Amino acid sequence: MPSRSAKVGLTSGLPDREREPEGQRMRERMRGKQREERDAPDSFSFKKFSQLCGLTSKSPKEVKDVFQILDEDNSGFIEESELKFFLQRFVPGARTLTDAECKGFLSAADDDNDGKIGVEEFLIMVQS
Ligand SMILES: [Ca+2]
Ligand SMILES: [Ca+2]
Repeated sequence: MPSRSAKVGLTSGLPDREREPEGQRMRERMRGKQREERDAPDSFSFKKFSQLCGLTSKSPKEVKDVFQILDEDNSGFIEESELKFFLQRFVPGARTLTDAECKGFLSAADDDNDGKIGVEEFLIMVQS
């Protein structure tokens, strides 16, 4: 990073800190959150992933097409075993998700707690 822009950032940040301690605390919290995410580049975030591959801007029909690709056995649901290979459906040769990531993914999407992700749940997850 060029040292000039770093200096500008520092001096413009100082008066702010004196005038709005509350705002500064909030900014520090936000920075802390970003740091956490940077420190764990391998942990899977569906939100980030769907933004990255443009899922969030797809139409419901296109999202359903993606769902059908993920639902390899055509059961109408994405089961935990299919979630494991989620990344590989998008990126050939990608890693599999860990058990913890699958469970986290599942519990985030599974609104009716039947242990699998239906197409409606998938849609809600993508669009949330
Ligand atoms: Ca399935
Ligand atoms: Ca479900």
